[in-house]
Amino acid sequence: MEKEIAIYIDGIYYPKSNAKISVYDHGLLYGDGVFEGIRAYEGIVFKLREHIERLYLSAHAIMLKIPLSKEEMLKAVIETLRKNKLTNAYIRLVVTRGVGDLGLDPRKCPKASVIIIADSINLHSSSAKEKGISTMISWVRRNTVDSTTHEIKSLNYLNSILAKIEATATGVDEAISLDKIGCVVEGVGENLFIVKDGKLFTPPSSSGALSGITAKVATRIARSRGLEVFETRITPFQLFTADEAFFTGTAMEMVPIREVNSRQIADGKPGPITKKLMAAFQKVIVDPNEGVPIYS
Ligand code: PXG
Repeated sequence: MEKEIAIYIDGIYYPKSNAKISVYDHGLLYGDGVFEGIRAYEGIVFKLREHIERLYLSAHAIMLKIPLSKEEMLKAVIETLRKNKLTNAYIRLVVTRGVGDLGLDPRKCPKASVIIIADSINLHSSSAKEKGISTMISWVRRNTVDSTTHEIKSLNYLNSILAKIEATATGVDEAISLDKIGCVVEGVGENLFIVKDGKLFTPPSSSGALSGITAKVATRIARSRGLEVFETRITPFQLFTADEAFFTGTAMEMVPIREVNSRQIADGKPGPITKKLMAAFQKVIVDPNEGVPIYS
């Protein structure tokens, strides 16, 4: 029998089948918590410090005290990967408000819970990267910055899940959300870029998008190649008529968008700039200087 993965919950490792939290945990009852999705490539945890930094910023925004220092959190992530003997992995870091009562009041939750899941990843077929994916703009608006904004990587993802359900029901690969004024913001768990006349554009986090770590890397790669990158609102028209479009995210990495609401993007094939950035990205993710080694 295959050995079960060991999951970290508040400093103790449990086999997957026995890794459980209380039904009184406010993460479950109210989506009250924060998370990160992180990847390790060839023994290097890509941008681990940046993910931990963002986790603490999300926690700060919801006034959640994480019971570990950032350095302790980093060590716990590395230890969990070692315990599971992983070199390539997907890591889910979750901090919930912890156990409380059946009321909303977070003061009833004396201690936050830290969960670290490090699992192997099934690399999806490369056809999405080679051919691009189909998308649709969803009726589900991105939550605004004065509500449960995706700037905070909280456990409140119903907004993204509803958009994903719609994409699936419609028969396309992914959904794109709009902000309140009708400009495109991002995918359900991916940032969005378009290319027009050799320049890159991506919506700002002030439109309710997560400040993506992959997006930052993609921006850096583009700028290092002399391409200009602008953070600006993008209208549906600008997306429909872009020369190229792509998503960035930890899970998806970089994926070309070939279609939006049945409208082909340019000739419907991944564009030259997207392909160049994707190739450069594949080199960056295995660069030891871009992350934290698991075994050293
Ligand atoms: N936007 C949102 C709303 C996200 O949740 C991204 C963009 C991309 O950010 P990074 O930092 O990963 O480049 C995310 C990130 C998954 C999964 O499929 C990934 C995310 C969220 C939920 C699920 O594992 N992430």
